[in-house]
Amino acid sequence: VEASIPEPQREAWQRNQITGFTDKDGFEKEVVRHVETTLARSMFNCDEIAAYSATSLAFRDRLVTHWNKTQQRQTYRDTKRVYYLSLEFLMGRALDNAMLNVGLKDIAKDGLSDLGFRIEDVIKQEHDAALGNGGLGRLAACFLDSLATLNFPAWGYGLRYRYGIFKQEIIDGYQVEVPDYWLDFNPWEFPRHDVTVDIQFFGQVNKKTADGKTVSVWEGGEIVQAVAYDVPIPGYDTPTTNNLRLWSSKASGGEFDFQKFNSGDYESSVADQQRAETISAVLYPNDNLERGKELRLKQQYFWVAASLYDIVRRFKKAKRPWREFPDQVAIQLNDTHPTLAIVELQRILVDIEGLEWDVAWEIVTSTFGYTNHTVLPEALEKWPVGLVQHLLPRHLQIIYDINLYFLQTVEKAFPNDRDILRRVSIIEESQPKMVRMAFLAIVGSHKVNGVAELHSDLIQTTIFKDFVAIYGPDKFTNVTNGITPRRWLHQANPRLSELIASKCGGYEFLKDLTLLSQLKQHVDDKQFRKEWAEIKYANKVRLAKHIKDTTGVVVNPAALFDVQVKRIHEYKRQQLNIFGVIHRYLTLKAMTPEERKTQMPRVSIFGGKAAPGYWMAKQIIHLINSVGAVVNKDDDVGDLLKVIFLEDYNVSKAEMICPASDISEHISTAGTEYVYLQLSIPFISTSYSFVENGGHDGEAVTDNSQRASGTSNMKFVLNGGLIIGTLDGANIEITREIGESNIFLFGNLSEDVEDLRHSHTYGAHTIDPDLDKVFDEIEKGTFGTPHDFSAMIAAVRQHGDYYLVSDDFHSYIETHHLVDKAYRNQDEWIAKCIRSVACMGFFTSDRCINEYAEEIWNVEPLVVERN
Ligand code: HBZ
Repeated sequence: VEASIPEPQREAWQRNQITGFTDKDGFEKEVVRHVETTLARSMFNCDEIAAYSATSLAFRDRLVTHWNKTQQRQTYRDTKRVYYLSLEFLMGRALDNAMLNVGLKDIAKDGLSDLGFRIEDVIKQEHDAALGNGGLGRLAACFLDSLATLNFPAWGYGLRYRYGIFKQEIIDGYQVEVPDYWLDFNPWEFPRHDVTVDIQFFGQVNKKTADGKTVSVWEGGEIVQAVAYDVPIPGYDTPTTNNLRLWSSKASGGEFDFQKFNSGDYESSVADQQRAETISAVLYPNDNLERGKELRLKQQYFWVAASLYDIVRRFKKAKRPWREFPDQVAIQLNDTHPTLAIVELQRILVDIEGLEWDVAWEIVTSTFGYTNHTVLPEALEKWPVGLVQHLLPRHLQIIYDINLYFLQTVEKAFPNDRDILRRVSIIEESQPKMVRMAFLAIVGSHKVNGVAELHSDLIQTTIFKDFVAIYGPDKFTNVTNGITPRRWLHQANPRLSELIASKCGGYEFLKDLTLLSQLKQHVDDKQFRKEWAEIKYANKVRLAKHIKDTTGVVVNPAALFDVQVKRIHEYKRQQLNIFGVIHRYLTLKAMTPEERKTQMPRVSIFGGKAAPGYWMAKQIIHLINSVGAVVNKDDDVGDLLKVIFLEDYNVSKAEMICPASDISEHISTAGTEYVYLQLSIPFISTSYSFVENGGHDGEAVTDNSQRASGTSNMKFVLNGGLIIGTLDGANIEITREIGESNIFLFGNLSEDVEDLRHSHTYGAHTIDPDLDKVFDEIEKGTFGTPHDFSAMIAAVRQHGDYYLVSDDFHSYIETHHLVDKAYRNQDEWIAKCIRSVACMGFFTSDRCINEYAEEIWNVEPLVVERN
């Protein structure tokens, strides 16, 4: 049945168009209506959660109108769309963002106040949408914001995990993981029970001949249903509202298998249903580690197959010839997690649509782009051939065919080079054989990009070097990461945003971040500096209150706030930071009370989750908490040093923490990529040799260092904080933009790392004497049972100090002295902060999206008219 309303009746629809509130009275009416009808409550039982729900529904209604219009216009214009495939979208909270992007937060604030609520308290009721681990997932979220803001026709596709990243509790100084059940009430998603796709797994491939043509038919196995859930993505100061479609898994054929049920096999009918639902049940909590679990591969195929079915269905509606597919569709692969999409599209075109292989392959490769985020060996995806064969038999055949044709062209181009075939083969001839997903992604895409200049140079000269020789350099490019200034400045730090607006000609800078450069003219304005400093102080007071409320520790907001918040990883070197804190503590203890009076007060703030199976990372958390327990109650040091571990670091906490930082730490070992890469090309598993340095679940790990980009450094600088860092990832480009005098760089350079490691292993490895004293103190039991921390110490003293903690220790401590000294001159410090912010224009994710659009996707914005 045609679902469209016939022409004569459409007038009634147009007459009754929903326009949405535009003023305070209209907003209040909507809130009351939602409280009383949607929630079936009243003013006698309306708590903050109800107020949050009703406010969200009021704003959601507004978004939906724009969302529908955006989609209608995009369909009508039949323009090229971008599809961003990411297994992670770390969205955080939606309400505040929606209010600001729509431009009605002030109205909501006044309206809520009339109704008896403080808007800040209402906003805080929302549970973070935490469908991601760290940088990669948050990048996807920033990109969605920029895509909508810049009016690009774009959809995100992801998985609707029932459990996002776990909630972290700290109990007796240890991390404890608690499930993150976030879907209790989520006003921001729309279930589309009518948009479902059947996804096949297992089974076998049979050859069939019809009309003289032999085709492969994938038959048997099991079917799981994918159900779409849509989330509106509002752009800032534009009616464009894009869509994020998340897939949820369900047993096909209703709740459970009635045949089994009726024949008395109740248990197994329920078990089947649960098995199907398991696919989208939980986000894998490892960042930068692939463990090769079957369920993970199932997640990947389930999501990729549902998304492609959806994309192809949309394309087919316009009845264009297949060769126009890449003119209508650009698909970006966020890391290798969605690489099966390449194989799936080839399968659809060849097996189902009946295209010739070469014609199909041309369409496929013109459609996809691949973003690499890491050269970490344990994060580079490889799947055992046997597992792929079992789960996706037809896909394995296609992968082999892709590889065959690819290797044939390589052989032609390099006739005398036998070894290159082995090196670039999509199939690694190991025991067991593995499918190298990064290679498949390169072969199946027309562009490959890294996420920082250093990183992109590196992948082209090392891990993907052979592919540069094969395809030429034009296939490879760089798009340095960025962040959305709407969330990371305007939302997180409204007062600073307002102050900046007052100097930069209004809020235009939120859409063109290079306008921040106007701040340079005001650096010497005393009043401006004073207001700047007051805002920083107020943000620190807010964080100090949170610290008091959550840990009971009172910190002095006038102290220097030193922050390191990010996933806990040995390569990110939180251990270097806490060893430095212990050194500071010992130094203070050794001083006379008179000497102490000359010292700069500090609050060392840590936060971040450890992957549940990453034992060493958990030890680091435990040490930080143990040091805090001793230092924070030591009257000798008092306000001069406090050590805080903030529980459950996530997006909404980051919004509070970034604006409150004076200095933040981005201190991963510099450029060690080179060392690993020499060892590992082409993926020799024998390089997995640093077991003692802390495996995940006892598995071997090699070099954890990768420094693709880092994005939190950008958030801190944008909020008027300075950074201490190594010459690594985007730190390098930040230094280029803000100038060397505004950043505290330290540590060995990447070119020295290889020699240093070599000397640890084969020479006499002398530990920095100050670090030795720190270790001695830990071993004396000053911070609790020494045995708890023996592996961390052994990693440096006995096991080659892979992360160069000792080599960089002296320089790290010295640089912190420089930080203390610089902070004493508050006037100059503030000037440095202002100058830095003025130079941050480059790091907006809008710049990234424009680069992707031009260089990779070839798409144009589509402006939607306002009501
Ligand atoms: O992606 C990060 C990089 O480490 C960081 O340098 C970069 O700035 C950021 C955005 O490009 N990578 C991740 O966050 N990676 C993951 O979280 C991850 C998660 C699951 C995996 C592999 C990696 O299986």
